[in-house]
Amino acid sequence: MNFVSIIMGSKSDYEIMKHCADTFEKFDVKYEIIISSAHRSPERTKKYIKEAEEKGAVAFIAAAGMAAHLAGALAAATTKPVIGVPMKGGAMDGMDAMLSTVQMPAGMPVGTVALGRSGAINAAYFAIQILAILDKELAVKLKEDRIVQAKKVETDSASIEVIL
Ligand code: RP5
Repeated sequence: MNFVSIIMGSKSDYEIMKHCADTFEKFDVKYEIIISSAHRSPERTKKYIKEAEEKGAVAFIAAAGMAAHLAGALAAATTKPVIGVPMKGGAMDGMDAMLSTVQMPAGMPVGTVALGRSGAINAAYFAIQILAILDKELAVKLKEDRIVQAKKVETDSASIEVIL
């Protein structure tokens, strides 16, 4: 069973990461979502990654804030693609998490997305694009979604536009 695994460092990340899960629902893609921390529960995190890989996780999404080491810890424990979502909050309102997530040493990649809701949604899109390489039905859904997005720009514009 192929699925994508979402891991959050804290329940406080869920409000944002719910958007990630919702995106998988929208595309009918299987996912797991759990809370496990690189710092507060390192053994649980390690155990979960191993079990998820055995069950068929094809990619991991890691969301963490502040000294955000979760995505890096995942990258160290798996050779599957890891997508990092930096969370806002803390003294630097996410800049700390963004740098912690993105600044990985060579050979240990974490594909880092934007802070906040857009990043949470794009993490799911990115994982879906990975799955769609070998899944034609999913590839079609992604193309249809682009058409829907383009149409929305037009309808939104039509509702307010002034053109001379
Ligand atoms: C990180 O610390 C979590 O991912 C969260 O974004 C941040 C704060 O966690 P809480 O103190 O709200 O549990 O590990």
